[in-house]
Amino acid sequence: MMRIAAVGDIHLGTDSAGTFAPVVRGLAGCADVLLLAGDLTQHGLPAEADVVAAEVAGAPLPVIAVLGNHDYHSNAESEITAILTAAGVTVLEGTGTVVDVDGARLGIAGVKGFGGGFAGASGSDFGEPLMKAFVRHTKEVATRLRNALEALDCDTRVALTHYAPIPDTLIGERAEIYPFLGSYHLAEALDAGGAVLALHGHAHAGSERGSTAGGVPVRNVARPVIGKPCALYAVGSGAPAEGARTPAPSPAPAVDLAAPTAS
Ligand SMILES: [Mn+2]
Repeated sequence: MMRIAAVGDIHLGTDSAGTFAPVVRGLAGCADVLLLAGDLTQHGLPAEADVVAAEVAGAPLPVIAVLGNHDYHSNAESEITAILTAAGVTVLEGTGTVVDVDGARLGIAGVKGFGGGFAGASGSDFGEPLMKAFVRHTKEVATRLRNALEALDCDTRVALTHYAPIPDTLIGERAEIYPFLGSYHLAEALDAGGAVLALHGHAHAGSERGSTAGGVPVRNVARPVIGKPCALYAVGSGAPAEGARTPAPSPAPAVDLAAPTAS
């Protein structure tokens, strides 16, 4: 069993020093990896990324992140990636990484993702150049996610995005803005790429739990949604099945564990 701590949309600002480090330190012994689902900063400023870096530096577990739209706001995403990387964070964008957990290989593929909408209410690759560019960008990042998942040499595949792959975890948001919160192309990538769990953020007023058409559990870990410093999930062989009291057959589905007590 591999234990995944996850949170998105921590939105640290230059006045946030000291607010997230206790959460990270508190994960020692509680989780095997910490996944950050984007929107780590407020306005995408390198000075804000410096704060994030300081909060996670020296983390007692591997920290893996994708960026969110806020982290792109100041056109400094490359610098933010470099700042986080220097602090030991693995920043994914159409890429993957494998973490050894007691001899088992946990693979994480990540991409920021993008909008576009969901089946029956989505943008299409048609019309003006800007609309075509919007939808083509979504398709491209979804393809990159699928490729990154398939390229992982691991036992268990998990996907990390900022934007949502399904509408179920957006419930609570206004339906009118769903096309700006995610895309069904991401869900197709999850199903094709063999993910056993998908984590995203972005939808602060959404819902925590859902699944793709192919049955991949999806969790919205935006901090306002989970209502705690971070969520904790178990995947892989030996993970208890959702709602079951007996061990599930391997490969087991992802299940939610109790939240760590970090403040
Ligand atoms: Mn966002």
